[in-house]
Amino acid sequence: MNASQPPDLEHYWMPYTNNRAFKRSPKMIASAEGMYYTTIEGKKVLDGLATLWCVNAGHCRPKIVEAIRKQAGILDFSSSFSLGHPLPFEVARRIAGLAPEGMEHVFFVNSGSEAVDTALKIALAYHRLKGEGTRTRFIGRERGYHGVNLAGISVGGVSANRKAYGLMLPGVDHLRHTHDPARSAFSRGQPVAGAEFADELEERVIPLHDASNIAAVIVEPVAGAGGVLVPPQGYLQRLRQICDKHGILLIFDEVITGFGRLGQPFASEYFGVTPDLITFAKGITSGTVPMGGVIVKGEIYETFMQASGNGVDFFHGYTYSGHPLASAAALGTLDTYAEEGLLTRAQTLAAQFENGVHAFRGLPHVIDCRNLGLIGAIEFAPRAGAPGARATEVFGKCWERGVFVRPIGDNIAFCPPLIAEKKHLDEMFGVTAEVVRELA
Ligand code: PXG
Ligand code: PLP
Repeated sequence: MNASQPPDLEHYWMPYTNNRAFKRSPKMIASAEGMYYTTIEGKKVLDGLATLWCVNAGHCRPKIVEAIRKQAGILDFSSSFSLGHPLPFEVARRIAGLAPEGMEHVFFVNSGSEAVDTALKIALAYHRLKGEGTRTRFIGRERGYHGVNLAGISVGGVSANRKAYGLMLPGVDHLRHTHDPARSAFSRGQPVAGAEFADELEERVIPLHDASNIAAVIVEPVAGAGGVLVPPQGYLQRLRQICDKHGILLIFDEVITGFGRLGQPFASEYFGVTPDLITFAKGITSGTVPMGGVIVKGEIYETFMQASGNGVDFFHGYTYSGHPLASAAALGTLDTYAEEGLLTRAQTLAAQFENGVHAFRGLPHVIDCRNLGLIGAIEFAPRAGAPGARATEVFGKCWERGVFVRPIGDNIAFCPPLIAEKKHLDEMFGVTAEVVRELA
């Protein structure tokens, strides 16, 4: 490709994209640094979503770039199937050091979707090893997003991601989502009302299926791609209590909330609720090289070790699990997070961020503002006959004015890199508010 020639757009089938619209009017990025992209036309655009909720350290950070460059020339690839190389062991050690107490072992994969499949498989195999092989059902939640693999969309609760794909995984049930605008619109931080939404697990789901048939409950601590839904105060604690009482594993999908989004390494620590398994991806390499994983409690890992005799302990793994380039990127990223205090930086920005999100209250068509840590959303009343149109319009106009934010249905989501400074938040919210004021 010659930089002076427009590329041929025909052959790439883009994911989650209106391909025809994009190819008529492409938004094409050439480079990025810190908080900003540069488009192929040379325009700077502020990254208000850490790209896809993942570039937590900001773009093209020197330590991360150097770690990847260097590793590519030392060991390009070697697998983790009965061979090893030092890097993923070190990454796992570092992650265990950041994870909640007692969560000590890390299984690596290459994406959040694979992390979810892996966590669900660990849950099934664990119960079987414990002599509870009837525990095969999973409980997800409406509006949950757990990636796009067949297991993930089965426990997920975004209907657009599910409706074309038939039966998916059998035996899945869903809790209701926690969004409750009638009681909790414009909550600053966690809504006060709604802990009792967790009781549905004990009052409807367990009596229906019987606990002896349920392997795990999987939820995002803060739902992201389903529209940024902040859990009511006490809700996650109650889910934990009910799961404990009935021997059900609790999986927190921290693909977005992991690595500093709420001002702690993991949301589990922010909420003071320790699940049995944590899925992560995205922020582990700040988006630079695909990597994900599952963090498991010591007892779960030990169950596999003790039950397997002299054979393989877990019949699962991806060719690229623990890839050297991803591992090097992870170490560069964790170093950057540590040196710059990024995993707790959201604490210092949270109040300003909250004020920025809630400044939309009273602007045209805004019916809710939600926030926690450095994640937030505003919601519009749907335009008659055209749900989602207002957010799509806001996204398009913000892009034209140099700010990238993400439309989700009738919501606009904000999730800036953790290196954001006050001036970046002012720019992100300021440009978006200017666009919202013009909304019909
Ligand atoms: N779990 C959660 C909680 C996620 O947010 C995944 C799993 C899947 O990760 P991978 O790496 O397989 O994409 C995610 C990813 C959106 C959007 O539309 C959200 C995600 C990915 C792409 C788009 O907001 N979240
Ligand atoms: N399909 C075929 C034919 C394969 O040989 C493999 C891996 O060896 C896979 C799929 C799975 O690929 P991955 O391990 O990268 O997920």
